[in-house]
Amino acid sequence: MNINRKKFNSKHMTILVIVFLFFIGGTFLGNQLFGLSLPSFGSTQSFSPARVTKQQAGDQLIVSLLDSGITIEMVFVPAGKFAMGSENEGPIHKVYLDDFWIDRTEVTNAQFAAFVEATGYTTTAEKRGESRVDDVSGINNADWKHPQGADSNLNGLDEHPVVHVSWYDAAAYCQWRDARLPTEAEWEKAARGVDGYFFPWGDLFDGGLLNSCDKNCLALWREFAINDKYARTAPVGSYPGGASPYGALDMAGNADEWVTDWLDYDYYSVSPLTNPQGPTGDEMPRPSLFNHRLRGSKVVRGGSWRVGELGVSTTYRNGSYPDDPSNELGFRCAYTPEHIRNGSP
Ligand SMILES: [Ca+2]
Ligand SMILES: [Ca+2]
Repeated sequence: MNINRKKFNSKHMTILVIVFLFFIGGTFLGNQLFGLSLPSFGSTQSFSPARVTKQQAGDQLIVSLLDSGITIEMVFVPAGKFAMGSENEGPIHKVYLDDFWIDRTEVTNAQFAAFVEATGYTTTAEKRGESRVDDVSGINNADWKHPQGADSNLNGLDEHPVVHVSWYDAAAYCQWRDARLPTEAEWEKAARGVDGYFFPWGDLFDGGLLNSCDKNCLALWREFAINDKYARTAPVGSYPGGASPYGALDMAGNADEWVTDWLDYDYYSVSPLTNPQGPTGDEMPRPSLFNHRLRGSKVVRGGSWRVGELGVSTTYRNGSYPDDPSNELGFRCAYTPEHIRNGSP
């Protein structure tokens, strides 16, 4: 006699049906509200693992955000080794990375607004009621919708990079797209390619190819010989001549960019040489003479509109506390093809 079968009566069946319907309904609602399914891809690219294996460096992927009319361009970075680091950020070491895609530009205000509209997400700065503006902390009501504080707004800024996003806000947006923040190694490879470029376009600085602290910038160290036309952020993709070898834009300047990794200035000497993910363990970088001040920081890359030549190189490493947003700091997302995620060749 099977006791379990005896106990499995019509009441249990009713509960099972309810659970099943709840699961189906929840999945449907989840997809509708949060876009948790795979991103839907535009008509210019069909997407399948087989298709991805044929991608070439710099190929473009169009991602449509569900029901928002917003599209996102991603560029392809093929698997292989590249030299990471520089004389200042060392040791220089060869790193192998799998195939990945990365957003062509920083995430824009319009793209972030689609995420907030779909999910009702509230950013760290909004919860706190203040953020950092032009490196002054505690500016009341500064947040992504009010980049200079309470009296400012997003008029004319739809295509500018979203700023005042914490690392957590950035990670949540990317997750909504079934994407993620790039690792520090992915960011650097996407920015400099395999020829060790010191800037996305080559080895020599050119103030006409990026939005940095030019003559319009309000900081004391502004560079009067450069006119990039913007005092703070510029619309993403404003400097096509500054593209990286894979076609990624604004990898130097405009918004500084969050990446996945915790900051540890000693990490390059111990990091794995294949798909490094940043320091692990207690999620705190090991203290050293140089990184003590930034203990507990996430790496930020590329420099912002508020820094000059030295801060916008493809190798320069800086950090910020993950819950410390500012009007300099934005991000872009990365995406790993599904067959790679599943561990297939
Ligand atoms: Ca500028
Ligand atoms: Ca940037």
